[in-house]
Amino acid sequence: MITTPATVATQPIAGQKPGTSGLRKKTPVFMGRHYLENFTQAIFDVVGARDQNGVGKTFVLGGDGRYFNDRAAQVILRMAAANGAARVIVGQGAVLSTPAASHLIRLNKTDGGIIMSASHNPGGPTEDFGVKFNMPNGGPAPEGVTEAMYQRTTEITEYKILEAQDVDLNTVGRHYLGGMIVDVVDPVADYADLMETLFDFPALRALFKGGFRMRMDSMCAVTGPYAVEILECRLGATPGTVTHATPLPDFGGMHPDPNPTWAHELMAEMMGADAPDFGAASDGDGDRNMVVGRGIYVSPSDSLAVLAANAHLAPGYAHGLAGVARSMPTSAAADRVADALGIAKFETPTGWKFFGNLLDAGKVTLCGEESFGTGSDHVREQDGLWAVLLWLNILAVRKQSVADILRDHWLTYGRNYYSRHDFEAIATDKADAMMAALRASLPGLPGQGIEGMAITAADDFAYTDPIDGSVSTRQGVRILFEDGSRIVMRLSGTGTEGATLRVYLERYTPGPDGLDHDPQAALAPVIRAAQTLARLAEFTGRSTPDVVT
Ligand code: VG1
Ligand code: CO
Repeated sequence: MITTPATVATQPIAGQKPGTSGLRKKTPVFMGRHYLENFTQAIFDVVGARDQNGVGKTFVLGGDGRYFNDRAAQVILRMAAANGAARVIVGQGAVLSTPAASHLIRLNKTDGGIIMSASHNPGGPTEDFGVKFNMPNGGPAPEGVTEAMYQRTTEITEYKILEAQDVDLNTVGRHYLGGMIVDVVDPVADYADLMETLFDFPALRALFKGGFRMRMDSMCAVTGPYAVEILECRLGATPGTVTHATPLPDFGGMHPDPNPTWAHELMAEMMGADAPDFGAASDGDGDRNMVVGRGIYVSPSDSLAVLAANAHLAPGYAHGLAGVARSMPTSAAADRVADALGIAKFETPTGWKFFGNLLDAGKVTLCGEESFGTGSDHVREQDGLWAVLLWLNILAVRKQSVADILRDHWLTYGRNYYSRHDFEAIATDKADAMMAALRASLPGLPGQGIEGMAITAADDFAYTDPIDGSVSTRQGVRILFEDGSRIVMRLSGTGTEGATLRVYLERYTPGPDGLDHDPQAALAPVIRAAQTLARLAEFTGRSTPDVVT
């Protein structure tokens, strides 16, 4: 094998700024001259491929298998070798789900990892690609680190790359690239073993043996092999339980975002006659999940609350929870559980990188977001299959349907009616102008009334990390009402086309009456208030959301 280290002259490329979860761009942009190389070099320049004694570091590398994943992996490996890394652990076929990558980083006590994914964004030659760096704790790089990477991309003049042939990433075992070790590993085994330590697999096997039926829609994305191994092979679910189980470079044209709009096949089955007992879907990189009962959809904010209230029923959490954290736009349903359990609760900005410090410090055990993301301290990422297995463990112990468990929950804690409305591909200047006007109006809002509700507070969410004191500002506009209702508005940090406006709507009903309304009907006045206060139609010409979750 020819292995000559080369230094290639380059120049900065504008816009290589990581968003909510890594750098995401259209695939042709990522495949453009020097684009991937510049960003990868910026990663190594910031985190270092060698330690301060000059000893090469060890990294994990994998992706969700989307188009360009395999080519990008070869480039990143050549650059890791040229920059002096000692060893890279790669999932077979350059594939790793995001939670499995997080686990491998921790299990092997490595110096971090690179994950190639644009997560829930569609994949393919004209769709999206992404790259993000995770720290030695297994969690996404915090803002300070991603900002340093971005700064580096603005001043880069050269990158290092080995001139070498491709490494055989399809064969498990040890390979070499220049002086660097490339260990190709089974992407599923270690992750599946970790799940066995957390959940009562014998009880789950008994559940399936007793005729419990499930549908898992992997949406032609990365969780297929993981779900087949765990659900069908280890737990004995009927073969075929997992659908769309083969990961495809373009996700078979599916949009691997596990919500009622994009996982419509699963929704139709779960709402139909002869629906299975339990349904679930996961996203492109396997870190998010939607769970559905027979005839009932579980909103992600409710899912987090139910998991928090029942986690002790699974062996891995039998000792109880240290605390629960949720992102700010997520409903307060989990807070009510934390209060009832007498445990700590935290409210962070959107994005999993904000949970890492709380998890590392042992302040929280469970975390979640309204965007179908839930996870625990077993890794440092949200984890789709983990959430599915925790639900299954709870169902196995409580021997009730999903619908009964949800109704019980609302009777105990009241119901936080909740919905998110997404307005996609708005012209960026229009979205920015709308948000600027909304921000400017905030000081005058408290004391005003709208739709029969009194506004008590309005601000732009800022967060001070309780562990390291770092401050993150402008994390979303909040408008709070006297009756506990709430509107949150922010622009997405993962989109690649124009701006996506996210409007988060919440209204609390204590019960026991009024717990069974349709969320859109229960939230109607809050929805109207949000559109009026933001002057949505005036600025964007829109009033009907593209996606409702
Ligand atoms: C979205 C979600 C956010 C999630 C992020 C990454 O971000 O709202 O809760 O953490 O995606 O998830 P944004 O900035 O577009 O609202 V994933 O599964 O794409 O890694
Ligand atoms: Co994801």
